[in-house]
Amino acid sequence: MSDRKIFAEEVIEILDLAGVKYVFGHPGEQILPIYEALRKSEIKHVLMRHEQGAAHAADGYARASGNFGVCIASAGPGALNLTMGIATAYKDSVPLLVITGDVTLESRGCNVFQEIDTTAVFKPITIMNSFIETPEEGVIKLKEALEKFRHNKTGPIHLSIPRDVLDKEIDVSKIKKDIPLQTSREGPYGDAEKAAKLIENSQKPLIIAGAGILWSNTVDKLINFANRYNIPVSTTYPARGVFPIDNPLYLGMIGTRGTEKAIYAGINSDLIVALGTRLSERTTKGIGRCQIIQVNLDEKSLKGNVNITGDVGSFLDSLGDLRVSDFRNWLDELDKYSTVYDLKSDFDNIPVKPQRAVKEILDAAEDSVIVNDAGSHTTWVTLLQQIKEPASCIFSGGFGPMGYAVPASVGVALAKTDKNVVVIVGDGGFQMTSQELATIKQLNLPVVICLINNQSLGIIKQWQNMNYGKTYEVELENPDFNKLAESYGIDSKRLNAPGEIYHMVKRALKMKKPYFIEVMVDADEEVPLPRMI
Ligand SMILES: Cc1ncc(C[n+]2csc(CCOP(=O)(O)OP(=O)(O)O)c2C)c(N)n1
Ligand SMILES: [Mg+2]
Repeated sequence: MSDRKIFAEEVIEILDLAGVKYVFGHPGEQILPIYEALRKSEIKHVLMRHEQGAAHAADGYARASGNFGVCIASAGPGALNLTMGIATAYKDSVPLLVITGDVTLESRGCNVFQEIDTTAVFKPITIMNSFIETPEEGVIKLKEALEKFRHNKTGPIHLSIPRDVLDKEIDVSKIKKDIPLQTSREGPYGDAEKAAKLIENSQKPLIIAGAGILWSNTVDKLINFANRYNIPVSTTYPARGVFPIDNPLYLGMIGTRGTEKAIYAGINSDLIVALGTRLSERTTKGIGRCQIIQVNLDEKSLKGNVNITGDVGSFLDSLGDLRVSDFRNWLDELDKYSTVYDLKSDFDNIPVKPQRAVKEILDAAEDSVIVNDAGSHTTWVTLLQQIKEPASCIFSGGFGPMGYAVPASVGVALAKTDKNVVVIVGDGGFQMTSQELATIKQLNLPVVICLINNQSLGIIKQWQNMNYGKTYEVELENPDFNKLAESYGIDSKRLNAPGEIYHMVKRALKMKKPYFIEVMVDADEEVPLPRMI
């Protein structure tokens, strides 16, 4: 029997074999062969209302599931609408497969309708990016992409495929054997022996756990390592949840918004073991001058005294049995400090203070996955939430686009079918991607959207007040959000008073369907400023 088929069908078959269950996208002429192949496959296509939504949904799916997400779009405008979502995934190393259609090979370079060099546009926001000229090349690149997600530094990978190439026949028997397959993650490369010696000689070590722990599936290894040697653990902002908060070694988040305990440890430790973190400028705000061992799959992010290129699990395995000091005194010293923020939230004022609103939502949504947007509400969530499980608070850490949460919640809800999903979003950010209410309703996802309405771009208003003593263009004259939600067929409620928010969120979560809650909050409340270290 001939092994011939259309390339688009082969793409979908490869994705199917790789375990892909959902593809998030929006169609257009140049990607139609992929849609036709999807129609015949077991993979479910989720029709988002905007390509930005497709990229954020695939990103949310990846963050919540630990697997790569897939988004697809058509040529030109469709592809470029993905840009925000690709950049968001890029900044946080989220594995995202991006497939876009393109104008035919024949017409390439003739400035035909919708032609734009998407690979050039996406180059700085992808870890691999190819224009595919033949089906055979396409299969190899696709398989390379899947291998990369499993074994290398993760991030968005983009394939731009002309429509006529998608439609071409391919003889798959010719290429299957040519694909180089890796069997394990790369590395570790670097002086693991030296790293081991540093840990053995340290009196005050501190682990900083980054999101690489999530992507390399090494949460258990991290916990075992810390427990075995009694080394305290802080996490970066995106890695919150990777270490149990009831473990006595847990210090909380380090960096700009770090806890007192984590920052004290960061400044006073003699050795930092940075695992799966790029040590961003926000994280290093919480550390002093000491030796640093840094482990990361991304060589470019390494800046420690001992640098290891590789994944955290292989590094921890490579250390063997260590003879470390007794860290009891160090842990006692740290115990004077707190892992929670000193923040009052039980105000009874009307209008409700935003911190009270956020606290009620978080208390009611204790066992749900929270999906957070960007703004002052994000800060309240950061300061008030205790994240108990890995990937139970999903947000766009390194890029912070407004409008992330609502579309991302679509992917999160599909990845975490055993959980409720609660979105916390501001009135500004909500209006950037509110059209995805239609997707949420169409799929009847159990997503409770909590809109914190301060009738302004709150955080920007705060910065303007602080820097200029005046505000400008930050007040929002909003639509009736309840009517908007209801026009999508989503039940909704507007709340004004403290006390009722908790009960309403609880009730909405029991309904197991989309629900929209708008909380009117005090527009003048400001978030505490980050620690200046
Ligand atoms: C796409 C995008 N545009 C602009 C910004 C800059 N920005 C960050 S937060 C914010 C205001 C957010 O307002 P809102 O969603 O109402 O949240 P609030 O601060 O009021 O809680 C702005 C304009 C951004 N992060 N992303
Ligand atoms: Mg606002």
